[in-house]
Amino acid sequence: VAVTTLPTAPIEGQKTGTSGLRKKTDVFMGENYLANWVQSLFSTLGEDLKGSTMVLGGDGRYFNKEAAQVILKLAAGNGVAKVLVGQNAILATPAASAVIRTKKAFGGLIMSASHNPGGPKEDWGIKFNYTGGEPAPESITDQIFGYTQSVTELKMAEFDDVDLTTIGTTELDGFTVEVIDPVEDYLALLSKVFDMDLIKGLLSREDFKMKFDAMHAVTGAYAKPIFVDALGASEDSVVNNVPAEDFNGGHPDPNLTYAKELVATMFGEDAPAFGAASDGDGDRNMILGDNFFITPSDSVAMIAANAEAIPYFAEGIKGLARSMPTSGALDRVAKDMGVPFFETPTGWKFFGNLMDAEKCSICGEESFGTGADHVREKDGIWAVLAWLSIIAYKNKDVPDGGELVTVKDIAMEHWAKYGRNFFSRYDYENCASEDAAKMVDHLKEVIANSPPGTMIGDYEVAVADDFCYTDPIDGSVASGQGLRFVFADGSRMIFRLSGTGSSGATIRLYIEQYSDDVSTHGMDAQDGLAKLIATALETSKLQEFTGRDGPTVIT
Ligand code: VG1
Ligand code: CO
Repeated sequence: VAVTTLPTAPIEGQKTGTSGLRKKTDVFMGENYLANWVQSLFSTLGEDLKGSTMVLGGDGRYFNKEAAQVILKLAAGNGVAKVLVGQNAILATPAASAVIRTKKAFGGLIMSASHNPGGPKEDWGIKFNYTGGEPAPESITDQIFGYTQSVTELKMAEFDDVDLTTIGTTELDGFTVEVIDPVEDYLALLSKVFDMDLIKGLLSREDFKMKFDAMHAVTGAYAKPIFVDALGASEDSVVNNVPAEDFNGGHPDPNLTYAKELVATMFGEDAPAFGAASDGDGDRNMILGDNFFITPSDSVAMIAANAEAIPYFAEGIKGLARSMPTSGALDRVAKDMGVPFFETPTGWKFFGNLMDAEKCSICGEESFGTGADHVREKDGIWAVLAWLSIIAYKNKDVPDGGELVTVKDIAMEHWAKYGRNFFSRYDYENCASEDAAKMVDHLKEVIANSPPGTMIGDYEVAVADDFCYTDPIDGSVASGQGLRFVFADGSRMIFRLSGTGSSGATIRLYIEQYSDDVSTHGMDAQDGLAKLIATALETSKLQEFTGRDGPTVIT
């Protein structure tokens, strides 16, 4: 293909956050904004890129189709030999990871701002996943940022837009675009991980109904093929399952605030036995039972504790990992199993090294991210199938119409054995950046004056610090990963600024408290945590600094 070198100039602020580069859509649509970043990525990859196969897909949001064409031209211009593109530029994040691994591609680009709303006035985003299907490590994202500050040329191939609506191959002179089924490789992989017949058996029971809410986002493309066609769930088991460019005006974030419709169904009368939702790009999940919510920190612990229901783990669990703000429920399971355990910073990119080194089988984040080492991304549908497997396994011997072991029963049983880590996260979205910075400075001062033994309210400090992680595999260091107060009784309060927003600052406050007293286990988390939350607000002066009376989202 003919390649033209187009002049460009660096654009400020193209630094990736927790998960790729996210900005307002109109920023990305500005002249060369997207092209500069993609060129910088390709420059970072350098000679390794020449003759390679890359994967391209996204969550179906507004601007993805146009962006895909720009990326294809830059890929060809920079020497990529072949790009595998999901049909209509669709690939859920875990599916992209699966395709990179299955097809042994060099890497992949995912066009998504995940759970952030989409549309011309909302957010757009892009991220790069490497050869193992894992989000690019900071060593790569730092280099990309470096190139964005000096980029002067775009290497663009010249060809007409490629048809991405039909599965098949387009051969251009020395460059191939193959449009693939976005579900196939992913479903094939999941079918090897799970006992699909076990799940089918559950879904065919008269006394078991489920609701999966795709929130008008990318899992809409996967829900019917997987739950209905492959597993035999009834058609009405999947809702909002047509991906829309603007997610139907919603916020495709599966939590108690934004997944309103599903929450109303699951907390209503005659609720189904199981409910779940996924986010914009299909890597998050929310798990609900009949009038019952499973907090994500518990979900990962419960999946790990019940891994015998999943054939993929038949050979045992290599290790378990969670992000720092995620509750310690998983730690207790790891201890009980006697397997290695790791605490990483927020963001999935830190789990990849552990998995490649065979030190981690299952991991999770409090932010509705759960996954395993079958791919290198968190995986919403995997989590749903994991829960369906566990429910099916627990009910193997219960006759249809008998006393079904419920999601709530599974949780209560888990807490009775391990104790309960009460957990809640408060988000203060879109605060003024200066206000958030002042609060952080104040907290750093409090930390400096809080050696072990200091009393903060009724709590005795065990450790107060700014979390810093040294990767046990490659020794790389990530500092400034969250201000944490760990108390002598094991309870914690943690403060972080979000790294996925597109404007302003979002403050996240994470609160955790452990109880092995069974009589408290039925309590609402907000009641169980009220005192510690009050202490956190007082210590941080959050309300004073931000002028906010309350959080915008509580999970
Ligand atoms: C948030 C979550 C983090 C998650 C990240 C990407 O990051 O807290 O746990 O890995 O989003 O998820 P932050 O920096 O805003 O707290 V997704 O589904 O948006 O790719
Ligand atoms: Co996501």
